[in-house]
Amino acid sequence: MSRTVIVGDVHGCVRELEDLLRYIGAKRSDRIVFVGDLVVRGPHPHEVVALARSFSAVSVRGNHEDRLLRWKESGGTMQIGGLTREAAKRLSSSDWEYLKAMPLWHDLPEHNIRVVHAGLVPNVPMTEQDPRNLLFMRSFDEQRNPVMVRGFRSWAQDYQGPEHVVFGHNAKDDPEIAQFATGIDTGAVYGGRLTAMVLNQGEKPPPADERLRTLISVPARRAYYQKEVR
Ligand SMILES: [Mn+2]
Repeated sequence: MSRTVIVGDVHGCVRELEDLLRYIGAKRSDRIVFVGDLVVRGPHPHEVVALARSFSAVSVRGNHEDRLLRWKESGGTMQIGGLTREAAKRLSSSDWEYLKAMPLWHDLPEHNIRVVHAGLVPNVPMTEQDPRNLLFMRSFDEQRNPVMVRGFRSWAQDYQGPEHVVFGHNAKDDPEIAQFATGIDTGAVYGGRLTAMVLNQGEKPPPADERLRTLISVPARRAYYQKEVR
């Protein structure tokens, strides 16, 4: 039976991605989906994208892919940071094609799951969501405006479905488990863990108090990047 494996933010950590897929026993027949930010900050952007391609995986677009694509579109004239430039240098033309094909969200109706990189504003149709929110948002502020920063109430706590949203971007020590959403960025590139949600064919995400049984993590081999303190 094929499974669905939704993988958190890899950020170029190909060793950890290999560790995770090996630990899970992922097969080419499994459906692998990424929450975006496959690249930048970690050491092996090309290898991560090549591995994703080899599994015919779908990845939604992360803010780092979005930045790379906008830089590429600008003909390399847009200002980008050193780490983004480093990743850009290492990507092959097939990698760039893969990045270009990344959608802003991806639905898995069999699991009643919607995958986005960062978040969404509840009760707004997907086609009307501001792409910046899908790529960057973390929280709502007191006026219930979507914001990029940490420290406010996570958007996921206010989200009521009906789809279960699996997202990344907001790196934490542990997965974020809300009633209708699961955050799986556990900061592999910062020396944390790489986490995936693994579901059997047709399986829906279990209730919050049982969710952990679907979440599998492997430890990072080391910290590749110092997390900025906010
Ligand atoms: Mn991100």
